[in-house]
Amino acid sequence: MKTLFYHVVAAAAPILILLGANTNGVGAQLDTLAKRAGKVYFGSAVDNPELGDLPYKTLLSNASEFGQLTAGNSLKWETVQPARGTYNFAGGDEILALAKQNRQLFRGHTCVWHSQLAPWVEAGRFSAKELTAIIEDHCSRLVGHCKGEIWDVVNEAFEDDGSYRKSVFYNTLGTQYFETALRAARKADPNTKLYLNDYNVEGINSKSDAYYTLIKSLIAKKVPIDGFGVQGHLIVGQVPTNIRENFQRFAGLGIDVAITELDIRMVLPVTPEKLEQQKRDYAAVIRACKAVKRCVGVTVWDYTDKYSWIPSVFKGEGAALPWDEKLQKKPAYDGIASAWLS
Ligand code: 9MR
Repeated sequence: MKTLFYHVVAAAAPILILLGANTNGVGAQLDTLAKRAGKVYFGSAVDNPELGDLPYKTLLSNASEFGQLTAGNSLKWETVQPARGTYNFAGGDEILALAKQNRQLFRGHTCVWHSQLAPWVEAGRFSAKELTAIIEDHCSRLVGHCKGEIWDVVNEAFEDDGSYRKSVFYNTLGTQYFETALRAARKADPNTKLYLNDYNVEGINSKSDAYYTLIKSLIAKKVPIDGFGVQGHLIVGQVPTNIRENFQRFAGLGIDVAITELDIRMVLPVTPEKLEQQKRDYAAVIRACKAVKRCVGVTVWDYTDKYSWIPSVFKGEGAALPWDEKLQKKPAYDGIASAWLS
């Protein structure tokens, strides 16, 4: 009996491998499942130093799992234009080339952001006219460099209470800088999908209301905008319940929605219960995207706990991603897969 069992298992193994079956009992992989659910991609962020980790890079390059990559750091202002007029695309190019080689989509992140900004932009105390020219130059160089892709043109422009963030851009130009950046991006590449992107805008709240109002007014002024990026830095057990309704209202404006930086963190240590809750939470987020036709895709903010930004910023928290530090799939992986299938 025992011998027969082993024979059956041995005979089935190649078939299971052929079907792409994994230990979680779900056949297809995450990008494949997202596409089957009518989406454009399931993707991951990546930062350049991680590419030296071969097992990591091999899994990242599996286009059935990840159909899209975001450069997690290397296209930010401080890196890409550290001094006025001096551009450095080395890191961004490395990730762009990898995506092209793997036939993965590429998301540019990000043109205009108050954080990881080159110090010269604030230190220069530029006039409105000068800062406008600087934004135009920066956005058109970035978008022109990565043609045909997706761009987070403006990142994190609002405070959580829905007021405009008092960045150097807002303080110098008021709300005009959105239009300046978006128009420059469109001119640099008419085919790029142009997004505004932020955190704490997953559900309906003051901050997502503020975006709704802003995007509506940009559309009314015929300013080019293609999508709203919802980052999705969430907490286990605290996923908002009205994500779908929120996405639906942005879709109602005639733009796309994407989840751009998904991770769902927990207080450490990891327990089986927390992992099960995390699985349900990932599934809930994916189901919300699945339910809204204009939600085009989901990107996790790196795929493995090994390279997550969470532990360095939220002390005592972590384990936020679908793969653990040893690149093993967690229950969250199954949560995502089964939600795409549901
Ligand atoms: O993942 C990025 C991390 O390596 C950087 O240290 C950090 C600095 O702010 O930025 C992280 O990415 C952020 C992204 O660019 C915008 N949304 C929040 C992300 C997490 O901080």
